[in-house]
Amino acid sequence: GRTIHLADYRPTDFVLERVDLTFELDPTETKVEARLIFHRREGVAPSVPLVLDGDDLTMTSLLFDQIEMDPARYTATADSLTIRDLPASEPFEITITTQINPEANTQLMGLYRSNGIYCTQCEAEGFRRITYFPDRPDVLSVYTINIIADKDANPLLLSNGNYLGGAGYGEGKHFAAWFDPHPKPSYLFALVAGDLGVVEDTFTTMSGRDVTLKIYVEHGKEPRAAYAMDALKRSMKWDEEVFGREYDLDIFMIVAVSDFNMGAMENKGLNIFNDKYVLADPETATDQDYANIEAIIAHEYFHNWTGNRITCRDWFQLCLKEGLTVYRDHEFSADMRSRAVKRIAEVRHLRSEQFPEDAGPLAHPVRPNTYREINNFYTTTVYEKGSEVTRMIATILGAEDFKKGMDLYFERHDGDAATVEDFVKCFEDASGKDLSQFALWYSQAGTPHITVSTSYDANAATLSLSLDQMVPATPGQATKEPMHVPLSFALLCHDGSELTATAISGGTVTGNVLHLSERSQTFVFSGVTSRPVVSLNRGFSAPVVLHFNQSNEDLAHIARHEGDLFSRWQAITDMALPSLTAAASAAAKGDAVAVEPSLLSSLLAIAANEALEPAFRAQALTLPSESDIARAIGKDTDPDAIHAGRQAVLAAIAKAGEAQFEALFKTHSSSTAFTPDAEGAGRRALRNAALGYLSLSKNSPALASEAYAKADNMTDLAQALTILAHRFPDSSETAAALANFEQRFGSNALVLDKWFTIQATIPGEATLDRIQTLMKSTHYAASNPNRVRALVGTFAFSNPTGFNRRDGKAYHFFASQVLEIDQRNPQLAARLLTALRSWQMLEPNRANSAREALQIISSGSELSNDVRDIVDRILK
Ligand code: HT7
Ligand code: ZN
Repeated sequence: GRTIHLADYRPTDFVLERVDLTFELDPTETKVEARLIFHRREGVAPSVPLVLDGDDLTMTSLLFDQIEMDPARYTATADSLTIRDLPASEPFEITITTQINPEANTQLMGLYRSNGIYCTQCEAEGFRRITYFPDRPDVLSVYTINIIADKDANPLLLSNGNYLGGAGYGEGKHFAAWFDPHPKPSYLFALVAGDLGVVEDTFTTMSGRDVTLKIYVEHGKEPRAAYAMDALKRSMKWDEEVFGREYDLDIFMIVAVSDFNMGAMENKGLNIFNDKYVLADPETATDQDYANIEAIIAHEYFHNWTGNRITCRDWFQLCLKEGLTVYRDHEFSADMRSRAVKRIAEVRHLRSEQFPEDAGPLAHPVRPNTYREINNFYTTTVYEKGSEVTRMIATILGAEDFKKGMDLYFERHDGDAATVEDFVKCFEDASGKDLSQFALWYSQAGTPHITVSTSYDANAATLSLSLDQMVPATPGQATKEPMHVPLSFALLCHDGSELTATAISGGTVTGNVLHLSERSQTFVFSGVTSRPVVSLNRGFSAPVVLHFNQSNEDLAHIARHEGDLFSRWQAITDMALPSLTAAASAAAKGDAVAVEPSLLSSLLAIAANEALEPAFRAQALTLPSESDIARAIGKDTDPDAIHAGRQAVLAAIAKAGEAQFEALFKTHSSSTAFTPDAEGAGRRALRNAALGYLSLSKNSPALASEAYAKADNMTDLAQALTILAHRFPDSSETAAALANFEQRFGSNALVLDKWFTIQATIPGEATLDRIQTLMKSTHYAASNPNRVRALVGTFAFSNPTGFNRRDGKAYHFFASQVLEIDQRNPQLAARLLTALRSWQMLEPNRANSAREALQIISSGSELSNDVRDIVDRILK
């Protein structure tokens, strides 16, 4: 694959006016007839040919204005169709017939079959696997779709837009026609055919239009789509209330399929979902599953405006729809649930996924400048950092101007294929603020590091806050410009109240936001009559790493008094990390592990504080992860030492808080009826956190085993099983619970994914053997992405001691898996492979083994473009 550059963008030579597609569906020989009406763009020379994209296509016929085309006028290969001698200005019609094999489509891009259901995935470049087409997001057109298929096997024939009608079609076949009046790019095209059950509802929009809502799932699973339907209606309402956005077709459909490369897809009017993000009931779904479903249903629905009505000019602008839509779904979930707890979860995720990406060989700007394989740029940087960049715009502008900017964006660019510049310009125009330096967030990769120091002058009653910023070098970007970093802050007095001080020099402060814009800046505040405690980056207003050596007393003060709950949690984390890194080095040397007493007391005080919501207290009790600790150590990391150290700290907390954990476990066990809302989830999270500590202090599987037996919902059941398997892997209780789980849920693949995941994340060397055994189980299917991710994916991404076992055997196993999966599904293989992105941080022995495994992959004989791109960048 060649490299594509942002700087090379130019519009197409031909304008596509209309698209008419007819599908004659067949499992192995589907016929696709595409009637395309084009005209040459003004100013394009008559000698310029029409070049259409294809991928692995077979053309069976080509007509020009309904007449068979002279073969001398075109060249068709599997990957492109070039047509010459076309009219200089008047419109013309091309009719292309291709034949494709949905059954053999294991890549899950284009038209494929999943469990007997025909479905499509066209983003980013899947449409060209269906027919030859100008397959790029800036080609917007109006589509009419005809679907012909066997009636018994496919009573359901769906596509985008509004249903036009249907009828019998002889020989046991029938057809349906759909029309989508909204011009759209090919990546938003969708088709579904098959036999599915449906849940139906309606939504009345703010202007009073009735919209039919349908969620299609496998027969018998309809009751499990109720929560998704509820989430959809809440999303529609929220987008009207918060962003003023109304839905624009008569029908909105969601189809759940079991083989899907990602979470879901926002095709116009016909979203297609990984069934994992649709199906839920208390018996089979955890609280996390419910939260994910709510967020993803919302995300895909919100794309209707941010992505579909306003799409991207080219794939470099991917964050324009993804970063913005993640921001919107984050805000939605924050409004539906606890804002603080949601923010903590977002920041944990950003730090554990995006920060490593930004600090390693795969680092790239939120808007990349080049790519070899666009599928590899659906990254946490584009999505989550992209969302944080949008959030910073909101912080800099304030709620009112941010809203004005969004409104202007919708008004100015509705129907456009837009760019990041267009987006930023709307906020500049709406607020009168200059965002040119801020825009570096889109073009400079790497997480900024900010070093902070304070000095207090009692005589002058001033506080000086000195900040230095440094953006690390990243691939292709050796030097960086200073960024505009909006840091929300508070000065906390002795009694915990907030001090209002005046910034007298050093830089811009608006409200409670300090605008760092130079490499080095000292802000001076006057009227500070006693030394305050500085709480910086409240609510995680900027996605940066702070280096701020605050004393444990100051951190404890923040943990006790901050009005911003996120910052209270952050203070606990900042207290815990030094203990955890020290514990890792003590463990490596075989020394005893000491835990800072102020950490213990702050943590236990928060856990006991009945005035705080349980979900927040559970977050406080969840220490930084092993990968968080590895990142804090930074280099030469030893996953075994980190694990041992962290376990020792957990044991110390468990011992110090035993009485309290017993009380918490009891109080929150009182059986109230299960509700999947945030409040119920919070109670379960706190109780299960307590159960984890109690199991540690008692060093016995008895409690977890009892909790497993009593559990009346999947959250409690899976938590109990996790404690058993992770802390007591060899106990008879664990074996019994695992067997029970398998037997109870043996026919539900999505639930068994939890069983795979829990076992794949058992710490220690022995897990590799377990994985290899589980892969032989009848429940495993190497062709299903959810199964692969649950077993191999979680092992590689979330089992530091198992995956990084000293002898390097897990890396070699992983390499062979990547190569095998690559044969079938390159996108899945490439994503798995990113689990090795931080290999250079490991101690030398493990790093060497990891490099060997990467070299084995690199020397694979038939590597896909997807895996080739990732392995080359990781090894560079
Ligand atoms: N916009 C969707 C991205 C997506 C995707 C991309 C590449 C290959 C397969 C895919 N499935 C879905 C999902 C979203 O962000 O909403
Ligand atoms: Zn998206």
